[in-house]
Amino acid sequence: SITKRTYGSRAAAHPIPVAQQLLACCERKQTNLCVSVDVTKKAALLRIADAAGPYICCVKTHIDIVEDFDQDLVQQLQALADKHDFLIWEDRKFADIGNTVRLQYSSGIYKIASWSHITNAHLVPGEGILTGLASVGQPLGRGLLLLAEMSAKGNLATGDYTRKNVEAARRFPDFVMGFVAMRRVDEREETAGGVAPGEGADYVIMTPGVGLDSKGDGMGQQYRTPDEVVNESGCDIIIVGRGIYGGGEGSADDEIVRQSKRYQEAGWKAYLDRLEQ
Ligand code: S5P
Repeated sequence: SITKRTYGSRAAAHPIPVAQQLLACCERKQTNLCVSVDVTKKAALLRIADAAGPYICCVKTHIDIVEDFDQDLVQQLQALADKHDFLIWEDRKFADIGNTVRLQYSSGIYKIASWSHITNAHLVPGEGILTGLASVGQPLGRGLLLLAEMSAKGNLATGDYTRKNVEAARRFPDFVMGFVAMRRVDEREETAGGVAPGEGADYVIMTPGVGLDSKGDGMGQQYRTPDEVVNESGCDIIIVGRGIYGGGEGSADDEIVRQSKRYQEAGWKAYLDRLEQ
């Protein structure tokens, strides 16, 4: 099964270039850590990405919370991605009809598709959202994650809705590279109706709600440890936000480095344990 394969072997066989890049980066840097940089100032975002850079495979942004956003932010973030060897994921959570998301992805102030290797979407509007996003992202070599499950208490992405996400992904094998999910939602028994097209495809499971010191945030977030996420649940990438940078404008650089190393080590150990078991 996929959980017994190394990131490197999966990278070599993956049909989606950006998934290849991500998995190869994990192998090269020995990290399955994605840092989620949810801060409202450009300087803080860049500072945290630079400090965490050596220890991560991916930086996840919420670009619409940055008060002093400008094109230079994107250029500097891309320069950091080159310097440290990581990918960029804009956590836009698209959720509209195909024609609208096509415009939201390509245009406006942010022009997300022009700089973000990865983005994500909800399947609520139906598969037209995938047609719309793929029309922009696929020619640029981008990849998409579907939010098959969520981390927050009481969320509605469960059961049949989760299964529908997996089935829809199988119909877009050149664009949907994986899922935001809490476990290996792509395992065969989870899909209804027998062997679907693309059965056996390799999906990258990227998982938020990861923290070593806290169980929640008082606003519904629920945290699990890297071992629970990667080793017990078979997810591939841990996403850590406040566990690394604190909150607000972020911790001092040395604390960010310390926490990044800590989560990198915990995530990598969980992966090695999973391979061995
Ligand atoms: O189900 C989800 C999906 C996502 S992408 N739950 C989440 O928490 N996220 C995102 O992960 C969320 O938007 C935030 O950017 C990050 C978690 O941040 P943390 O500070 O709680 O680690």
